[in-house]
Amino acid sequence: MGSASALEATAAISTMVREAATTENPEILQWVTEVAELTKPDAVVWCDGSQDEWNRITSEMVEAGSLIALNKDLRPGSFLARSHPGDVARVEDRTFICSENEADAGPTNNWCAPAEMKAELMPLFDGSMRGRTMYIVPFSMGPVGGAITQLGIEITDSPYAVLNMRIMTRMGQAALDGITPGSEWVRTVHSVGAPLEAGQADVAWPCNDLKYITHFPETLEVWSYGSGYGGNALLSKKCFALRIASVMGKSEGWMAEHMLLLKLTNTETGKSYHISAAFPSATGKTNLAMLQPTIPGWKVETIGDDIAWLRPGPDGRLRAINPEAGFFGVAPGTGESTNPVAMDTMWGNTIFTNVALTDDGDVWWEGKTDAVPEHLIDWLGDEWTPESGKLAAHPNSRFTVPIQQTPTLADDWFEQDGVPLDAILFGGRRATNVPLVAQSLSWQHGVFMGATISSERTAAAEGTVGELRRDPFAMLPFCGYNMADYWGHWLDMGEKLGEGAPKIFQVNWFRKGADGSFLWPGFGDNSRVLDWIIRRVEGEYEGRQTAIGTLPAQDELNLSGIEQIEDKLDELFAIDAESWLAECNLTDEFFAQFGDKIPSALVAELSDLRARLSA
Ligand code: OXD
Ligand code: MN
Repeated sequence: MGSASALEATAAISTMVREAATTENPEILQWVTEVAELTKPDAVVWCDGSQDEWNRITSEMVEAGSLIALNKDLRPGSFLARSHPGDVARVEDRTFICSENEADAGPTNNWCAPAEMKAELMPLFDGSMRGRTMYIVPFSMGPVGGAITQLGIEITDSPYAVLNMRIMTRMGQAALDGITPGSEWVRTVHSVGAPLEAGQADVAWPCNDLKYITHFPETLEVWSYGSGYGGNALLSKKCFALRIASVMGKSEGWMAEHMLLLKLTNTETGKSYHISAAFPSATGKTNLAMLQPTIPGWKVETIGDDIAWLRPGPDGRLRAINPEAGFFGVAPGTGESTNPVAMDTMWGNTIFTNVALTDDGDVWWEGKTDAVPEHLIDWLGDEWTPESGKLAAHPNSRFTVPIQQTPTLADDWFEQDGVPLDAILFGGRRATNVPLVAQSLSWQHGVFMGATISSERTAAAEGTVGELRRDPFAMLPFCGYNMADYWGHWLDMGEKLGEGAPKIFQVNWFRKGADGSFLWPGFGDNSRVLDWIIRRVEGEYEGRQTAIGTLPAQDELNLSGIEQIEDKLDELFAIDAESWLAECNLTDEFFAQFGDKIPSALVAELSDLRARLSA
């Protein structure tokens, strides 16, 4: 193209952006224009989040063959998407924190200098939306106008991302109107990296083998290229609400955490409590958030299943919101027997990705029902029978569903300024050492518990079986800055909160006995642990002090009705000083990678723990 016509084309793109714009904010107009001039889309849509818009985009995608409409009687308003088989999960090795200083990303993140990364990315984004529609998706994380809420915009060339963003966030005009000139907001750009030349036919799931998920914490930007899947493409979630928000929180005095949020009500006294809990990915956060107690006297209501933002309120207590508006849950293992609330939630208006299609136009995945269908179309679009010897649904297949469909949704999800937190739980998936529940001896000791969350490796493919995989605060892939500075921020927050700080507990549903079987039934019976936790918060129970924290004293844990649990209790709560001391040595090694950044308070906690274990 000659330079005169290139200029004309740029002017035409700019006109296309501005003519359709639904805002007059010059900062937004300038940024969107710049991105459009760079990516060169064929069309521009400013999203309003309306039902009409949803209907139009879903119809277009069904027409184009990139969504399958499910049976309206069985699963109204719902669709199935099948991704490219090479684009099925977050790509951690292609995820970068681009802070000016490498030390600010820390040893647990991939780092690249911002200018260098931009120089690498801009040629890729140049023309990356050619032949496609560019959608401008304004969204609010939290109720618009709330004390903990933040706003952002995602520019994307993926209509699938737009639909998911409408479920996962409060998306639309109110969010756009909330972004006023000079205010703080997060700019995110997403392209599947598959421009279409004139006349070229599209594929059902465009993407690129080359992928980049990049974060610029100093300028509050995310640039994501090459993937259409989950956290790579729905930039409000892991990219903004955890990686970028963790950095915002550090400088502004709040916290962005990989935590579920639930409300627990004592049905006898009517008093309610709020608990947040951090667990590594795929360890049942959604199940705990939707728990159905097996003991009387408690009601659990859901506020969030993945992310919580925590900020001190005017009363000095830590207040929490779930910044999201939907669930992007892992389908396999979610079923009538394990999580009936989730099954009810996805009655309709749900996008399923990479699950199997039944002959009557509904969906199925491993663990959905005990009975296995005789025939399916699997996640790859191939014929499937139980004899096929392969999975019908991809192990990371998902459901995206509005949180407001949850039968156990707490009113608190709507709370403009969040709810006061009573307790914070940290949990790993530990076959050994870690007891069912332990309360930290102090906030500082609780931060140590969070910093040392780990799980034993389970499959040989992931490394040596039994080796500890550390996932501090369940934030390993999600902390947008140096992990050791993040621990320092937690310590500072505890000091600021003082007496108003929530109590901290470590839990482990996954301990195994000598025979290799799980010692604790889990699921609804985890309500028994929540019961003990709240009674500790209320000072009703004494507990018993041990080297690793406060455990339930004899008879404090309500075990009535669990069969044959008495003979397992010793193993479930055993603290073997020798293996704990061996674990302390591993913690030394783990801490060592952070050099002098490691807060002295955590080094002190480790040496105090050793002293208590050796006493
Ligand atoms: C998620 C994750 O998808 O943690 O929530 O990976
Ligand atoms: Mn998660």
